Amino acid sequence: MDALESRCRQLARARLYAIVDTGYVEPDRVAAITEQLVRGGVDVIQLRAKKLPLITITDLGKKMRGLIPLSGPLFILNDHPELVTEIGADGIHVGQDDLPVAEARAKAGADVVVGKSTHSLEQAIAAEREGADYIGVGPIFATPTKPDYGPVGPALIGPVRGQVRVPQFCIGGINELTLHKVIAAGALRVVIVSALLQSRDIPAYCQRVREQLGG
Ligand code: TZP
Ligand code: MG
Repeated sequence: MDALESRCRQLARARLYAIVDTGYVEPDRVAAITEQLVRGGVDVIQLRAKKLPLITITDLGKKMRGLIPLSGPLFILNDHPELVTEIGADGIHVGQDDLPVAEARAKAGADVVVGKSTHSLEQAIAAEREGADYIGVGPIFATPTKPDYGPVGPALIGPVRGQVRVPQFCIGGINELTLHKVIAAGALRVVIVSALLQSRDIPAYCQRVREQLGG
C-alpha cells in the first residue's frame, strides 16, 4: 500500500479532527496544545495560521511535525501547499477561493492528501469530482471562527452523505453540547476548533467527544 492510500484509509477511519488555529492559540502555546491534542487521541490535526508570515508558519509546522507521531494523527496544513514538503505534513487543506485540488496536489506532493472546504451540496459534489481526498462541510452552525460565512444547518449533512463517497468532516459551531444534533443528522466525523482550544482539559474534552462519536 502506498503512502497516499494509507493516509486515505486513516481519513476513512477518522472521527475527530482538531485545528490549531493561531487566531485562538499564540505561537508560543502551539507546542503544548499540539501535545494535548495528541494525548486526547484526535485523528487529524491541522495547522491554520491565517495572519502569520510564511517563515513563522514553517517553524510552527516543523515543531508540530516533531510532536505528532508518524504513527499517530494525520497532520494537515491549511493553505500554503508549497510548504508541505519542508514541514513534512501529511496533507493540505484548501478553501473554495484557494488553488484547485490538482494544483494543490502538484505543489504539495503526490503522496499528500488534499482536503477542501465546501458550503453546499453542489460544492461537496464538485470537490469530490475535482479529486479531493476528503471534504469539510459547513459551517453547520454560526461560528466566530469563520464569521463571514452564514450557517448551512445540519440538514445539509444527510444529502452530502448520500451523494459523496470521500470522507466528510462537519465543521462550524460544533462542541460537546451541539454534537448530538450533527450526529442525529447523520454526521460520522467532525472538526472542532474553538471549543477544544478553549477547553480547560483538552484530552478530557477529546475523550468525551470521541465517546459521543463512537466507533
Ligand atoms: N470552516 C468552516 S467553519 C470553520 C471553518 C474553518 C471554523 C470552525 O470553528 P469552530 O470554532 O469549531 O466553530
Ligand atoms: Mg484557505
